Amino acid sequence: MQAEFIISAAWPEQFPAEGLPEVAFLGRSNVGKSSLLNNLVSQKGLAYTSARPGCTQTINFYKVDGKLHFVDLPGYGYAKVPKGFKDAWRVLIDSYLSQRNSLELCFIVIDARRGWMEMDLELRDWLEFRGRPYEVVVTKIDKLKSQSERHRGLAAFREQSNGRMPMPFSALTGQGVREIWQSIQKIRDRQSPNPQQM
Ligand SMILES: Nc1nc2c(ncn2[C@@H]2O[C@H](COP(=O)(O)OP(=O)(O)OP(=O)(O)O)[C@@H](O)[C@H]2O)c(=O)[nH]1
Ligand SMILES: [Mg+2]
Repeated sequence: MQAEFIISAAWPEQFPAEGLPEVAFLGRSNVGKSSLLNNLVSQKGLAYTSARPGCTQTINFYKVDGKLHFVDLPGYGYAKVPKGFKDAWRVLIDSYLSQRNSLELCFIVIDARRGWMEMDLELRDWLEFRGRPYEVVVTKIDKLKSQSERHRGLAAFREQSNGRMPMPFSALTGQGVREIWQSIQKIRDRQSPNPQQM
């Protein structure tokens, strides 16, 4: 697996040329979007991560195996961001999600301990309305210590996932990487007449 940084876009004009199928990571600030991306490509320091919310502030594009783009977005719901900034982010994210033809799959990333929050549900409804394919990743699953806690948590997530099976993930243990790659692989298979060659 070979992943490389392409560009950090603060404006839509900086988005790279359309072409390769794109997978976007969306969710609340500090939920673990960048950590998920790094884990999927086994490159810890590729996307910046931080214990401080609001770490990713631009839309960052990465090329994976020369075959697809991973797109790391700024998180929403970070209260300390000044309002003017928030509006700019919203415009940037909205323009990406509404106009990007290459966008093939979105991951809504949710914190296992918090459940669906209002802005997650808004995002889900928005993606549904626009007909954007999405999957749900429940991250920081390692924070739920007992098996029964994990089961209960995932069942609750499922209710709001509109028929999807939420995928548990942990950046600490690597749990869930295979299942998440399988959902990405479906796109790659669609792109290639001969998936064996990918
Ligand atoms: N225990 C645990 N911690 C995690 C996990 N994933 C991420 N973290 C931690 O959560 C914090 C935030 O991770 P990031 O990947 O930077 O989160 P983000 O969603 O990209 O945040 P923004 O860019 O601010 O929107 C960091 O301290 C990570 O180490 C996980 O699966 N388990
Ligand atoms: Mg981030």
